[in-house]
Amino acid sequence: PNIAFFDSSQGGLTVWENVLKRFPNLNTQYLGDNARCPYGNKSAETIIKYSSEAALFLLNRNANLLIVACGTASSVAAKEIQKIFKIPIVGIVEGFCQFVGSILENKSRSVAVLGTRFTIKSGRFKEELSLYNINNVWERACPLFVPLVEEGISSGPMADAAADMYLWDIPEDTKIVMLACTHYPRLVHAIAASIERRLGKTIIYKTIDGDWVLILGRNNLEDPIYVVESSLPIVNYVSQFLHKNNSTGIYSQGNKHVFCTDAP
Ligand code: DGN
Repeated sequence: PNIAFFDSSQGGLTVWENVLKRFPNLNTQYLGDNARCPYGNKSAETIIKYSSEAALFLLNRNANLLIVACGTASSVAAKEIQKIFKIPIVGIVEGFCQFVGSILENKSRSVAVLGTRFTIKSGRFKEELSLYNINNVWERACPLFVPLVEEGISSGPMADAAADMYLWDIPEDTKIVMLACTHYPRLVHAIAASIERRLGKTIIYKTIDGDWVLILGRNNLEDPIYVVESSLPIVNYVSQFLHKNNSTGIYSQGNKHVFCTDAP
């Protein structure tokens, strides 16, 4: 099979890389619509239009599964474009919220959702989390994070200042922080450091290998905060897809194509 990914630009590479870590021989293609990045500040109509165009491009290149590797497009367009195209199309919202539902033991603890302006305004994550009885949701749009990542800035004073500006009032009872934009894993250390400065808690990051990795902490190992990204549920989805299609992905040639809509 050929598995296709798209994002407004390079953020979805965090998802693509993690899928390839698990299935290195898969045939994959990635489209970064960098000419029109960011999607996060645009209207629903525009995001749906751009997403349909991205999907059509990848379908014409023989994609069998389309992964919407973008929190913004997933919030508004994944379901819409599924109505138009015949191949399975999966966004990050549903699997990600289900995953958080499965690891949050105490449902009264708060879940922080960090995303683009559009994602947060859409309320999609809040709505989906409520299916798992998670109703204590703190949301924050962090529009400066995407341009920072696009500029290759993932640490240092600018990243720290941006993280502090957005996270200074993250609730004391936060248990899980969801990186609901696929660019944000690049900033995970700045995000974790900012939360640690405010709450003095140990911050643990769920990696794609399923391990929890301690990234920062003082002495409070008893009640750590978990930071999670959207790739893990997507990797599981791909695994199920391959299984259903009687393919392990092991015997493909591992062709990888990356496209963008403007200068790379
Ligand atoms: N990576 C995109 C997302 O997950 O929402 C960023 C959207 C944007 O273009 N700002």
